[in-house]
Amino acid sequence: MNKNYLFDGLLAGREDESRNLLRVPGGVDWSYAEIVGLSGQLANLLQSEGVEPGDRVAVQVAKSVQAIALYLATVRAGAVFLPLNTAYTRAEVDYFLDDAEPAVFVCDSAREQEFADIEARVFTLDGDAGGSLMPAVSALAGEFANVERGPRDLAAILYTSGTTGLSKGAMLSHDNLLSNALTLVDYWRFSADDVLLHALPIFHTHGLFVATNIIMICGGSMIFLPRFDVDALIEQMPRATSLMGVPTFYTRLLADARFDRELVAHMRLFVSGSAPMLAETHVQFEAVTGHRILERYGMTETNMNTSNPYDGERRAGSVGFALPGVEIKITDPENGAALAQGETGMIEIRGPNVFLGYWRKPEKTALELREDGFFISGDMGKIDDDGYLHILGREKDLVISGGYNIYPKQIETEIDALDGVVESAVFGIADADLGEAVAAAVVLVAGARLDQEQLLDALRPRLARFKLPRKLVLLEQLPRNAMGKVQKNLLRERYG
Ligand code: MCA
Ligand code: AMP
Repeated sequence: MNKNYLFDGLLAGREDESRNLLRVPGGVDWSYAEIVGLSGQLANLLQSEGVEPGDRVAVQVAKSVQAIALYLATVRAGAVFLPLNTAYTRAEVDYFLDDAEPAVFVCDSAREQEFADIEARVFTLDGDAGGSLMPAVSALAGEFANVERGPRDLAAILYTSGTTGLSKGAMLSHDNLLSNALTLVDYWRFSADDVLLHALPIFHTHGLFVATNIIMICGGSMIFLPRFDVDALIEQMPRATSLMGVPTFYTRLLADARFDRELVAHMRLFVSGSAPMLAETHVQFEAVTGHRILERYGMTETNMNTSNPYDGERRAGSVGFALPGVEIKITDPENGAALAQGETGMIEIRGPNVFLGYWRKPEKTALELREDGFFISGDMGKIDDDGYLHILGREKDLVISGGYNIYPKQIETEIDALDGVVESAVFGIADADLGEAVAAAVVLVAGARLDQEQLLDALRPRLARFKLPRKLVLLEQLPRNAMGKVQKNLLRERYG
């Protein structure tokens, strides 16, 4: 059989095909053999639809076992997996479809009509496996001769916004994904005995690549929950060994009296990332459970960069050490010169985890990816005396809400385009549940009679709901400094 670098790497260590890969509470269990078989059927379908190596397969579907099989199928067919947040509106999805020009688009059947006019071949897949995709593969063979792919071939494109407000597709190679997952299996001591409680969405790096790739490599299994729900997590926790989550998972669990030492007795590891975790969450978690959360730092463009140690001190407020094979340096954001240990500057990253560049945007790639291979993260930080990395802020204008990245520029562009609006400024405010929440200050045209609700209503068809401002204030003018730049720090202080 042809060598397919990522697929072979993910499933090579599997000793017993009859083991369960996915357990779906209230549903059926799926063995490795069954999922691989379904991925073979799906790969046969993609090929019969004319999907060629390098073609994009865009997917905006609810979390399901079938969606995982579709990811594997796309890789096996030599194509490029392009997952999209289910919350994105038609207007948002249009941008990705225009930019990536996928050959196939899979969406929820409730939205089939909305996408009837697009160029790609459309299939539908619902959270309960309904829709046109599964019937289309039911008669197809599970055997599939994988398309040959090497380490530098593209495996996935994940869109991430920029400070310009326009999303850029981060091109991830087979080796980017495989090398990082192999490193993490080792670093976090994952084995076939692991049962990962999977409650993250599968359209981002965290839930798709970190969680799923690790488990496939180690031959473990996942309890596959459709979404984060405290009750479901508490019910399943005694059967699991590990959990990966954003800080909101941990603050919500801690707020529940049922979450205690006894409940987590079977657990080996709690990982947090995607957003800064408060040191107090770390401390409180240890007091309640006896476990220290292992915090790590990653990005869509780089997968995982650093991690607190498995053995050794997991330091609150720190994201730990560079992973094996990954280099981290702190530089002067003005000129890129390396700074001394202890000084605060731009975090730059180099290693096999670092992406190939932005899809069809070489000029953006050149701005962020240096010729020597270092990626300029946009995160500010320092390395302390013991070598631990601390993230101390962001140079990029970004709000991270419940682990979702929200780029103010995109929201400002949408608000500014509304009739009756002169300009706006979007900024993050502290939120006990989500870490940060989106706030907007809006200046209206003199005499315009728009209120907050009308503004939000006008934004709804344009923006995913998680991006809608939770707080919206109407101002006469925006605060500006002498250079004319909007002072978001003042807005944050005043309205945070
Ligand atoms: C849902 N809503 C949100 C968010 N999530 N609003 C702001 N920020 C959010 N994160 C809104 C919905 O639109 C809805 O609004 C209302 O909240 C309730 O929706 P529901 O689905 O019930 O929300 P939830 O269950 O409370 O979800 C919160 C959550 C979820 C569990 C924190 O957002 C989540 O699973 N986040 C994880 C994100 C993630 O995987 N990030 C990794 C990407 P309305 O009422 O108006 O309809 S970062 C990454 O991959 C990098 C590489 C890394 O380092 O890991
Ligand atoms: P994304 O664009 O979704 O890949 O998000 C990546 C960004 O999330 C990083 O550049 C950081 O700003 C942030 N991030 C990820 N993990 C952490 C963490 N453990 N602590 C603080 N910020 C984090």
